Formats: sequence, structure tokens, C-alpha cells
Amino acid sequence: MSSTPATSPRVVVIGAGIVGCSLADELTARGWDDITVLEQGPLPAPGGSTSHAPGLVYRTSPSKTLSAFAQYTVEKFSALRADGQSCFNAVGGLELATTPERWADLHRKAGLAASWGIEGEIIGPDACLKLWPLLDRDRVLGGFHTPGDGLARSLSACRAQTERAVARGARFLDRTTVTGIEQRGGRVTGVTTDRGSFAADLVVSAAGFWGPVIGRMAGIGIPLLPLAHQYAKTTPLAELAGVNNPRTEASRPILRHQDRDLYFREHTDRIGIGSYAHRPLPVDAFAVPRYDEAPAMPSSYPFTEEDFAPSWEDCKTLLPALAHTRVDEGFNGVFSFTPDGMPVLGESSALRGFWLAEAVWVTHSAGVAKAVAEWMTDGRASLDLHECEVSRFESAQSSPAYVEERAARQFIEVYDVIHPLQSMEQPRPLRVSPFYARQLRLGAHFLEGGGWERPHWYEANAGLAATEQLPTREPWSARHWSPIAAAEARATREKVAMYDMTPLRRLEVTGPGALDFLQHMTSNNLAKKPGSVTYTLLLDETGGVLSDLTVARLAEQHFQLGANTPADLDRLLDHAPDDVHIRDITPGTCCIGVWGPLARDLVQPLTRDDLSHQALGYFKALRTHIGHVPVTAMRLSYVGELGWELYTTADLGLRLWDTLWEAGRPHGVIAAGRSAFNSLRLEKGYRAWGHDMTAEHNPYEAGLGFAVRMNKGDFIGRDALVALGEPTRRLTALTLDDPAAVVLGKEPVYVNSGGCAAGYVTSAGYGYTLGRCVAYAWLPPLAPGTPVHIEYFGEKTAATVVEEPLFDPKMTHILK
Ligand code: FAD
Ligand code: THG
Repeated sequence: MSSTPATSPRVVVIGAGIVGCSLADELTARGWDDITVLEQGPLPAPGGSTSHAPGLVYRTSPSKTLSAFAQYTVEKFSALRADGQSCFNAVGGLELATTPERWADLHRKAGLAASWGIEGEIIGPDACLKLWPLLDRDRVLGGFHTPGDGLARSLSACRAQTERAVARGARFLDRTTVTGIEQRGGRVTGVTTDRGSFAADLVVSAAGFWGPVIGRMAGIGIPLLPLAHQYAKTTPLAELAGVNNPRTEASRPILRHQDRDLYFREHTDRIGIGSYAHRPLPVDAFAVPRYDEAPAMPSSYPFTEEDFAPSWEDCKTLLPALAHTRVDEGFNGVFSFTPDGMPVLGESSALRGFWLAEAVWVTHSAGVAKAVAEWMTDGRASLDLHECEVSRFESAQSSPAYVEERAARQFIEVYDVIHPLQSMEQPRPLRVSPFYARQLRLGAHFLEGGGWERPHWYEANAGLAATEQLPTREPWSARHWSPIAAAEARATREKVAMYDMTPLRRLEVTGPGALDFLQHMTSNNLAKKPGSVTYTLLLDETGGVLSDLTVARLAEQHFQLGANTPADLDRLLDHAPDDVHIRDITPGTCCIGVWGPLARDLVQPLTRDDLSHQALGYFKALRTHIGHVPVTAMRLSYVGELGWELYTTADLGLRLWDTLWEAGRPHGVIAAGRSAFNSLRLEKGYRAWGHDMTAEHNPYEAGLGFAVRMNKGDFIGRDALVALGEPTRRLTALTLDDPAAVVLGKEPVYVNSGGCAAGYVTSAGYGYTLGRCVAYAWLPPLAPGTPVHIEYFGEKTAATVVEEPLFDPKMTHILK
């Protein structure tokens, strides 16, 4: 158990759905004893989404964090008891394939399950029928069976956790509606309700789809959209007579028919059907009726039969026995969707002490509550939460229009087969660099990230690709990929290429205290002369890697940081003393990376400053001019080639591009995209934060010990690093043995032929210089040369542990 505060802060939790109840339990378990849960509806079924949730829990997700949340929910609810039975019914899960595309995707899903340690098996149609005798055998190609999935008894779990929290001192007040959030000087001080005020040091909004209403009281936009989703129960089936015990209600696996956006569970002798097949049905959170005024429950809207009609036909096709039944009761139930389908967790940076735990499924509820309780108690959670933190959204992603469009799209795509590189189609383009017009003209193939349009390759380079000898790709890995990327990578290694680095986050840190502050915040030594650049790590108190940064000291008191997520800025702002000023300069500036053996031939004639290796060495910065454009040049390269990142203000970006382009013509310069970029960085062994390492990993196991200077003085995370033992796992470089084989990331890795996966791939890409696919993976320490297997769509492909870096270990491409 963790450090319990000496006197517990006063906490108000808004909402007694599954999230609020689980949180009260987790906080009181950690010794917090001044918890008040305020609920507008009557307990124990106050009328939110939890009150009617059918409780299906499928644990496997592309997100390792979501899967871990769900695993904890299953563990915890299995052990919780209410009314003499467990709060989890482990009937298992069965996901069906009725199309070849889904059948292939289930194999990919089985790989994800293996990566995250979830038991599961791909089974044929006969085995599916054994588990679910009502299925039409002719419709089913097969399924993915996960015996540990099942049904959460949500309201029972609420009750059991409430009782435990109350026994430890928590208060639950129902029929108490929060009407205002009180604040002073940027800190929350309490809440007002229709029954008086409650002073509080911390307020947690666990108000489910009412989140935006609470957000408005606090002056904060909450990026979620309430949407209605249809759930119906059939009349009794003769075929189910006597099959299920009315107390446990279900014995057969929860069933998914994603090709038709449907799921099923048993309710004793009836079948419950959930549908995502209908049009998005947004609900205005501000117009939801109060409990006493709602026809059923505030979260339950009248069933719209016409929306369900096509689904009902699909149900009867899959389960022919349903032809003898009809829809007996149905409703349109409301819950939350977010722009990226992930929950919204963490403390608001705009209002200190105001926490969010919103857009959480029953599936993830206990895991989320544990993580938020850890975070509130220790300042960090034991799992990496970066995909869930409220701070992940860019300001360009905060408009209500953006949230509504994206969240509705998430609803539509909830069961779709989604490629890891697939971008949403709307609203685009949103953020573009100053070079956008040129990129369009060069036939850029854009993918979206953080709201930015990012070129992945340029059709203009198709001619160069004609000579590339590449193995053909199977259709999945060929999606969002082009052989042109190979030509762009080659041009970078052999000539020179321009990369749009504008989406790279840039922070400016200035002021008398800037150096001391950055020394305290990060792991490497930054006390160097102006003009130096340092690769350094933002660590948390336990030594976990929160981010990797480049820090350029441009003047005594002026630093420019190359950072990763918006959370980096929040972290720095949180800790900054008064004599340090921090600004995100990303939107007003831009950056071009000019890299390749001819980079100096291209750039040197454009400036009067000396760009020789002697005058401007590796990891050095210089303010200079490129033609008419003032730039900051940084001699570093994520692709591992000679060259510079050239930064200027957005207004001069186009001029910079054109100047470099013109000067580059005689050298055969090309524009190159992220597909080549990713390949080159993998060959060079440069890690991508958020994929290869996160807060769950320390620098040594991530292979980043070189960026830690233990003797520079104290810094956050140092004490924890001192106490570390030998690593039990390492971020390990692998190459695939078959030059034609490709993996994409998150696949399970097996060290011995039998047994469980020993680890999983973090990121991967074809190394065009090496002529093989490179994959990084978390694995137990293994010697170079060790053979392993990576499972890709159910097939094991051989790979070998290799020494790093794979490309140019002597740095001859960079140091010249
Ligand atoms: P809620 O349960 O909505 O709780 C929030 C509480 O806050 C409410 O009780 C509300 O009254 C209270 N509140 C709001 N405003 C105030 C205020 N101003 N003052 C005081 N109290 C306030 N998830 C799964 O994992 N598996 C499923 O199979 C599944 N099926 C679903 C089927 C349907 C039809 C629906 C609608 C949802 C389903 N979900 C499922 C989603 C799941 O139900 C929700 O994501 C989950 O219950 C949300 O829990 P919560 O505690 O965040 O919100
Ligand atoms: N450019 C800039 N800032 C950045 C990135 C970038 N910040 C975020 C992210 N990318 C940081 N990632 C890296 C990873 C590796 C290197 C640079 C940024 C790198 N490493 C060399 C190595 O590992 O050998 C040098 C390390 C050293 O000398 O200390 O170049 O792309 N501006």
C-alpha cells in the first residue's frame, strides 16, 4: 500500500455509477477517509449508464492499458460478492467471424490477447456451435474464444464497493445534485448542491455522460459526447428453457457479431441484444431529464424501433431460433464517446484539484478507479496512462464541433476492423504546416496525427520507386504504405531529403531559473555552453520515462525543447518556479529536417556561417540565415544522417521550403515522408516515446542509460534509479529472418516454441537499408543471436535478437 496522507484531504466524488463507487473503494483502501460521494439519483440504482448496463466484459483491446484495466476489473469483481454471489460471471467471450476480413482480424486480435497475457483461442465453426448451439453453422467462419471474459454484475459491484467504502468512513449521499463547482485562485474549494455546499480539497467528476455539464460548472470543456445505443431483450426462447439458472442468468459466452455491429448475452431464457448498427443518436447532456421526471431512467430513452429493424433481421439470420420470438423490451441507453474512444482521466490543468474519471466502460471501471486512486495518492499510476489523460488533447481538438464529429465517428466505427495507421476522415485538414501547398503539389499521401496533416510519402517520388526491389506485401501491411517509402529512405541515405518536422512539439523555456529548473526536471546534464543540444529524459519520481526531449541551449537563459505530447508541457508548467517562463511555440513556428550525405552541399551555400563539422559539430545549434530566412539550425537527426533541423517562424516557412528546394535541385533533393522516417529511425535504434517506452519503463531497461548523468546533482527520479537492481526485461532489437516478412507492432513474441508470449513488439517497420523488417520488443534479457518467433495473424515468423544499433554503429553517416 502506498503513502497515505497524514490527514486525508477532503474529497468529493460526483456520481455513484460504477466509476464513482469503484473510486470510493480504491481511495478508502489506500487510507483516504474523508470521501463524500454525491449522487443526484436514488441509490442503489441512480439512473446513470451503469443502472442498465448489460455488463459485457471483453478484455482484449489494441491498447495495453485498456486491456490491463479490464483484467483488473475481472479480477476484482470476481472476488467481490453481493447477495451471496460473485460480481462477475465468467461465462467467457466469443467473437465471431462471418467475413474473411473479420476472420483474419480475429487472428490479429488473438495476437493482441497473447501480447497482453489474456488467454484465448481461435476456434472453428463446430467449436463455436458447441459454445453457442443457437448459431447458424453456415454463417460462421469461426471465432475467438476467451474463457476469462464474461458478465459484470454492475449494480452488485456498485453495492459491494459502496458498503466497503462506507465501512472505511466514506459517505454516500443520494438525491443530491451538484449545481456548481467552487474555486478560488485556480484551485477547487468545494461543490454546491441543491442540499447545501460541501467544502473539498479535491473534486472528482465521475458523472459519466453528464461530464460536460459538470465541466461547464468548472469552466472546463470535457471532450465527450453522450450517444444513445440500442439494447433489447427478446421474448423467452423455447430453446433456452431450463438452460440457465435465473440467479446467474447466463451460462454461454457473451457473443459478438461485429460484422453486423451486434452483441448478445443471455437473460435466463431470453436473449439480450445490443446494436451499434444504427445512426449515431447524440443526446444533449444539458437536456437530460431529472430522475423524477424521466419516463424510465435519465439514461434511458424510448426505443426507436425503426433504427433496430435491420439489426433484428441480422439477429434472426445469425440465431434462427429468434424467428419464433419478438423484441419484448428495448431502450436507447445513453453513454459516453470521446474523439479517440479512450477515457478521459486526470487532474485538469486549468483547475487544480479538479479531477476527471469520465467516458469509462464498466469493462474498464475498476482498473480506471485503481489507476486514478494511485495517481491521487502517489502522483502517478502503476500503468502508463498517456492514452487516457485529459491533457492528451491539443487545443485544436477542443472545439465542440470536433468532439461531436469525432465521437460520433467512434460510435460508427466501434466494431470496425481498424488498421493501426488508419486516420479518421473528418474534420480534415485541420492543422497544416506552412509547406502544405507544396506538399499537395508533390502528391503527398497524408495521414493525421494530433490534428496535423502529416505526409507519409509523396507520389512525386514514384519514379524513384520504380527501381526498388521489394518483396510484395500482404494486403494488411500494404495498407497506408507505398513502395515509394523505400525510395525516399534510399534517397535520404544516399543523397538528401527534406522532412516536414513541424508537428514536432516545440517548447521555449526562458528566465533566470531556466537552467536549474531543467536540470532538476530531466536526467542529462544541460549545464553546457549556449549552442549545445542535449538529448535528455523527463522522469517521474519512480524513474519512469515520461518523455524524451532534446534541449537546445540557445542563450544563457533561453532553451528550446523538442518534446512529445501535450502532457510534457503540463508537467513542466506544474513544476516551474516563478522565474521560469514556458511557452508552447509549436503553432507559430515550423521545422524542416534536411538530411543525407549531400545535406551540407545543399545548405552551406545558403548561409554565410560556417556549417563545417569543425565549426558546428553534432548536437550543436546555431542561429543563422538561410537566404532571407532567419533560422535556428540544430545539427541532429532522428534518421541518422548528416544534416540539420531548421526552425523558423510560420510566416517564413514557405520561403524556407522554396529556398531549400531550389538549392537542392542540382543535388536531386526530394521531399520525404513519415513512412521512410520511421524506417530510418528504427534502423538507427532511436526510440519513439509512447510506443517503445512509457512511464512503465526505466531508462536502463529502455536502453537510454546514456541520457542519465547520475553525478550532475539531484533531479527528479534520481533516487529511484539509484535503488534499481538488474533489469528483468529489456527493449530489444530484433530483425525478421525472412526478408519478405513484415510486422507492424503489438504482436506477441515467443522465445521458446511452447508456452506464453515472453513479450510484445513495440514498434516495427521495414528497414530498407538493411533489407529486413526491424522490430523492437520488450523481452527478458536475451543475448544477440537468440532466435525468437513473432506471431502475426496467427502465423509464427522467425526473428533474431540483434546488437544495436543495426545501422551505422561507427556514426560515419553523421559525424562528418
Ligand atoms: P454513470 O453510471 O452514468 O454514473 C454517473 C452518475 O453521476 C449517475 O448516476 C448520475 O446520476 C450522476 N450525476 C451526474 N450528474 C450529477 C450531478 N450534477 N450531481 C450528482 N450526481 C450526478 N459497458 C460495458 O463495459 N459493457 C457493456 O456491455 C455495456 N453495455 C452498455 C449498454 C448500454 C445500453 C449502455 C447505455 C451502456 C453500456 N455500457 C457498457 C457502458 C457503461 O454502461 C458505461 O460506460 C458506464 O456504466 C459508465 O459508468 P459511470 O460511473 O461513468 O457513469
Ligand atoms: N528532434 C528534436 N526533438 C525531439 C525529437 C527530434 N524530441 C522528441 C523526440 N524526437 C526525441 N527523440 C530522439 C531520439 C534520439 C535522438 C534524438 C531525439 C538522437 N539520439 C542520438 C543517439 O541516441 O545516439 C544522440 C544522443 C546523444 O548524443 O546524446 O539523435 O527528432 N529536436
